[in-house]
Amino acid sequence: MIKRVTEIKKLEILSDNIREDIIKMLVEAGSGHSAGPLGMADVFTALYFNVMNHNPNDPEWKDRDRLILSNGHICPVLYAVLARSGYFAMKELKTLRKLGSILQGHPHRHSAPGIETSTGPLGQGSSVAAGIAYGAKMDKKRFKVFLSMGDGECDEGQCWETFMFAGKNKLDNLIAFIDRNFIQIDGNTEQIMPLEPLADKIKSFNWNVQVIDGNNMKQIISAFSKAKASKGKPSMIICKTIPGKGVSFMERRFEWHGKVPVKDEALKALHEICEHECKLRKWDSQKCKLLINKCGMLE
Ligand SMILES: Cc1ncc(C[n+]2csc(CCOP(=O)(O)OP(=O)(O)O)c2C)c(N)n1
Repeated sequence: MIKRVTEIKKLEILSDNIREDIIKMLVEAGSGHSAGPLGMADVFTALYFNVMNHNPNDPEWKDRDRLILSNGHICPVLYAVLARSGYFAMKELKTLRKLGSILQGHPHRHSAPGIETSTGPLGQGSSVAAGIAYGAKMDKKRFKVFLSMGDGECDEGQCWETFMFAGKNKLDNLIAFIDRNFIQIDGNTEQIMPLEPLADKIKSFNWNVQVIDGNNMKQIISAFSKAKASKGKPSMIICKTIPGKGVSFMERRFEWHGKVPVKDEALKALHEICEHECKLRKWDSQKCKLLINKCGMLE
């Protein structure tokens, strides 16, 4: 079983490390998605190091909690938490999107341990998650199914079928969360296809809904713990996040949905993330300089 990290500050530092991994993977790959993975680093760190029951030494453990990444394009954040929790070697991260890599541009379930299902076509993962949760109820299994969705992804009708199905069948073992970053591939969600009032809409499908700051570790942990205890209804956590979080020139800009940094931009990004890590650690300036020099490099 994974050793849980309970200290909020340790989790926040881990999120910064995950953001560093994401930048390094993406610049090496030369293509992929930046804004979503950076924005969701806090949620995924919380899930894999605090919330979920899972065992990197036994990825197929039958009672493990399952995470379905329906917004498959944000997989760099999933790959980084899987590597850091021990599912595969950290060096694999550098092979993202390369021919023959276990880490493809969208998750492929047979390629790498810890990936529950193949995703990429938006909406599909939501049905898979609801199906696993429904099956688990039939088998009287106690594990939870975590479902990651994007807000732009909710333009897909299939997501709303999942909301209907899970509400009707009272799937209280299903804990979905939406990356409510207000961006999608080509602009602002409310201009392209308004979703608000999103919380009320999902509530009306017989779900418990929480709205949180998805970059606030305390709120994330508390929301998932409430969702785990919820009975009789599926849970939705709408995570308001800053797309590109941690990198000033990417934050809140939809242009970074599907674009990656070039080398100079990556170095600047790493510098900013490492500076933030140093602030969290409250180290003196000499120690910080060493850390920033070390982690701010594209080795
Ligand atoms: C069925 C389907 N249609 C289109 C796409 C192409 N696509 C990939 S990501 C994306 C936008 C998704 O927006 P959102 O869920 O908000 O992701 P974010 O911008 O927050 O990363 C689109 C249209 C796809 N992967 N699947």
